[in-house]
Amino acid sequence: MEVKIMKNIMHANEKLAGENRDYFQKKGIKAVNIMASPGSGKTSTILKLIEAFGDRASVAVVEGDIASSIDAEKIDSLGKPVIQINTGGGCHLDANMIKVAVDSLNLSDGAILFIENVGNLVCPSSFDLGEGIKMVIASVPEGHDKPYKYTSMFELADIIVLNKTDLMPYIDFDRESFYKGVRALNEKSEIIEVSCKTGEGVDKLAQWLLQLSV
Ligand SMILES: Nc1nc2c(ncn2[C@@H]2O[C@H](COP(=O)(O)OP(=O)(O)OP(=O)(O)O)[C@@H](O)[C@H]2O)c(=O)[nH]1
Ligand SMILES: [Mg+2]
Repeated sequence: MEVKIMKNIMHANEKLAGENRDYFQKKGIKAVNIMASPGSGKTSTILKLIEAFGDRASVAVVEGDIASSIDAEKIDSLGKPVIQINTGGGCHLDANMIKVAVDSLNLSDGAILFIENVGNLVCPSSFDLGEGIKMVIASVPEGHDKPYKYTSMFELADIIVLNKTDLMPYIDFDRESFYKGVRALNEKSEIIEVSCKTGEGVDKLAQWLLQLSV
């Protein structure tokens, strides 16, 4: 019985994710599902990218959190359209939430839509939102062993951002081990190192996103 209910939920999500994907493709929208642990720098990365894009991209943001509008307020302060979703305890966004948010965002053709998923390195990887790009952010203080432990997240990523590289001198982070762990799961993903504090690597990440075709 339990299995049947789970299947129904997943089926409904897949159907809505497909509708979202069709919509994004038709309008040439780059929808980026950003998945990472709490505090790894998802919002900081979005803020830095908005700055780096300047007028080269039209950006809108969906913010997913269990509670609060803290992150949406940060995006709003840059004058970008933003919708905050509070899951009220749920550990991930789903395709229906994105559909409802997108309905009220009035996205322009060719826009970049950042979807900041709930901070969690497990649940979000199981729920397709209809996004075109899966971005996983790992950060130096979390440690180099994360790809070995949270495999599904790293397996599915189109791009992996290693953030907080400014903290490298203070943390025992084995870069070689991190890359080896990622490559054992995912040979194709782009890996870009950034520091949202110093801005290092942000232009490279912005360029990578701008040149993508959907
Ligand atoms: N030193 C350093 N701190 C950073 C960097 N990027 C983000 N931070 C800090 O890390 C903390 C968390 O950053 P956020 O961008 O809010 O992280 P998040 O992943 O959006 O967090 P949640 O939305 O709560 O899951 C903040 O205090 C940031 O200032 C970085 O590159 N270097
Ligand atoms: Mg955030």
